[in-house]
Amino acid sequence: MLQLSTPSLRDSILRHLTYSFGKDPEHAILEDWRMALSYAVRDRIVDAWFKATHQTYETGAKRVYYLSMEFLIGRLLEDGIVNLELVEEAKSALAEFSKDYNDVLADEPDAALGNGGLGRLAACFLESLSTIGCPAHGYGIRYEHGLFRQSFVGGRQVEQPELWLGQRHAWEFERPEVRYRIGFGGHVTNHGETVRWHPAEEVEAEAFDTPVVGWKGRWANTLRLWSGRAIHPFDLAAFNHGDYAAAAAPEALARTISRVLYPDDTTEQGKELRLKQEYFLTGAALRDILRRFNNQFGDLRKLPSKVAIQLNDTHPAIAGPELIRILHDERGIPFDESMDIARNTLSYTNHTLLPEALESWGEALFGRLLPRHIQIIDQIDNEHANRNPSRTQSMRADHQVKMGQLSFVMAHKVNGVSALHTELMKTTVFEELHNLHPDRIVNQTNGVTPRRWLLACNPRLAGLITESIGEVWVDDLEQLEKLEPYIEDAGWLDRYGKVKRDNKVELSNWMGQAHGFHVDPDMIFDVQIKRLHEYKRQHLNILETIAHWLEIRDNPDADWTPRLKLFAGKAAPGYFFAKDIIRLINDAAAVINADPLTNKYLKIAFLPNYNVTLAERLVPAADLSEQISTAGKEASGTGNMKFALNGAPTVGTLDGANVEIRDHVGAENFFLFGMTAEEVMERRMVESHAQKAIAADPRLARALEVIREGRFSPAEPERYHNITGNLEGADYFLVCSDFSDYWRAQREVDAAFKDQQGWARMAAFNTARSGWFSSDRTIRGYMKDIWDAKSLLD
Ligand code: 26Q
Repeated sequence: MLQLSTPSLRDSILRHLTYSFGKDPEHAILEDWRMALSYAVRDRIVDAWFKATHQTYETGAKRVYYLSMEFLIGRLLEDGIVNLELVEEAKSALAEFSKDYNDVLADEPDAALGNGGLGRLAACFLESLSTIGCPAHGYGIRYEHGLFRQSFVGGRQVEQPELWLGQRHAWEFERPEVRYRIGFGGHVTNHGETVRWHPAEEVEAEAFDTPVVGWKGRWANTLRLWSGRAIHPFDLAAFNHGDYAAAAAPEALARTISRVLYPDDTTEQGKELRLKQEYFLTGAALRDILRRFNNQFGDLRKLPSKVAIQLNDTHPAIAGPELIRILHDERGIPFDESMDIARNTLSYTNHTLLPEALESWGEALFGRLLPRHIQIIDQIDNEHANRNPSRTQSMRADHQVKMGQLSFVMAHKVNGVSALHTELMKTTVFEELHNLHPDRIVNQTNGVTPRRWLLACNPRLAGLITESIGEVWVDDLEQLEKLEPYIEDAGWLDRYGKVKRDNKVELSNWMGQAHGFHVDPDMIFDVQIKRLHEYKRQHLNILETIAHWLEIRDNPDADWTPRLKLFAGKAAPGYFFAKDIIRLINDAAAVINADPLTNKYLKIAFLPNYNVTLAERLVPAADLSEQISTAGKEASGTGNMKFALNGAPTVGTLDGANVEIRDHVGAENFFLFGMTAEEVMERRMVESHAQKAIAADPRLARALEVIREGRFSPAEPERYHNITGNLEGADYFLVCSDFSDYWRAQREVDAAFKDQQGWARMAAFNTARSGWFSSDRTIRGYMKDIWDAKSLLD
């Protein structure tokens, strides 16, 4: 391998500025500096990347492929700098040119190629796979527009297109030589044993590669994203006839396939383009995987021993039938054997049990777009029924294709994302399949990468930890438990408290500058940041806030604990109830923040355009983490882990990974409230449960009443009757039934926060005991229990 010597970062920046971007330091704009620094860092990542690739080939190691419709990677420059331990060098190199490190980092657009938790998990997994040194590729779609930008007009969410590629992007390598034709529609022919699909329409998938570097640059894997292009990009005949629009039409049409990320984080039933995107990703990824396998190993019967393909939810579930189609139709392997090879290669992660979020497609649409695949699915279903005569539920009932059941049957392992969620999978949606295949469902509780979610985003806390126990924690997060003895040292605990306080000052200053919102950093920073959903119950939070406001007004001179309620999150554009909740929070904020009687004790802010970068600002400065979903509904949560790690105790229900967080940090360091998943199911059966809860709690009744009367929408008093009517009626997510206990927990928070030392202890125990929630631990679990894959660094 060619060896080049590594120039200093300073020299490398200057070289790139000059020769890659054609600027001298006098004329360079901020974006030029950002690009030059990115290329200087990227050069070093590429060195690690080549080394890893060669080692993988040479050892013939098994490879992991993570197929996901979403990779919510955020900014990459700081990630690279931190993992290569170049922070100080980068700062001083830029300072030499009178450039501020943070300004340069802030110039990078946030790549929002995902909706929320599922996409961010995929991004954390890629980083952990590289840190661990497990040979892996992520496969996704190179959306031209990621998740929409959110702003508020009159308190209402307005969506604007996001254009992450509008500025120069430093991290991808276009691979024009890596292209596959992906077909749609058409018909199927049978010649004796040979079945062939003849698509009516084809687009080309072109690869773009982004290297993902792990801790200390020991390893780098690839994120390969597919972009749609036309096979015959330009219709010259049409052009020559003077029809210029028609001439460009094939290209425009082909590109729509990778144009935009679907902004709904629960299944939006039946959109043709979405199904096309799913097959586009999966078809291209499988061809690429098989080409690589074929070059290196050849014998397809050995596929499961050299390839593990993980399906991130059912979105790439077409991988099962597609792999069978290739093995059987194209390579002539018998159907049942093809099915076994495919199953032994594939595994599936479930991220939700919400019935409305379980993906299913109408057979008419599905059969029109993928006529051969629907035949194969029927054959899979028959084969599965024959092998399991007691089976009653088909994946092909009600003229639908049920992607969850298809994924289950075509996977050798199916995993949930927290202990509770995995148990619920066994007793609800997958009960029958679990009884037929009792060894298939396994748990892999989610995790987050400590490089981004502690070392990079919270340098003050990371510094204190490293000074105390050394830097071992960065890739062995459970070492954080070595902090426990320090917690008993009053001097150390003071420093821990000061880190949080400094982070809060920094956030306050930023909110003042960026949003003209001024807050006292000594308030409790109480934070709920996540997608808007009824099951996540942002409306429970605002109801409690309103009730608290009314109580302060009744007695404004009492010894209230000052609190800032911070919200951020996007609502799916078509989810009108969620959008109403946003508007209610903004309307309530306007009234309550302007109340001179209460505003030294209570303030509300809803920060617009929540994204990874905003999370990186908020998490280090939070005092309290709101994880208040209806028990049984949040599969895991991962924000909950980021907050605990950064020293924000949780106020939360026994839902998802909250259960395990509480087990780890200790019940005394967690503010528990609400019904359990079992109690939730029972309570739903109780007639008028909401009315009963309202009658029993005058605070709740009064909060609902002021909303209903239009206190926050005087120009339009009925504005929130949809919300109040829902809560006073069916209240499916049991906001009313959990209100009183939530109130109680919040008052315990108030009391606990008054004892600043006691609070710091609680926060520090959260940090010291959150090491288990590293995505490194999660990935090692997948490698051992699901993929049978090995690290090449151990
Ligand atoms: C499907 C079909 C069509 C259009 C959109 C979708 C779609 C897109 C995104 C469906 C679901 C999602 C995202 C789901 C998600 O983010 N789930 C979250 O996954 C996290 C990681 O496991 C968990 O921590 C969260 O609890 C879970 O809600």
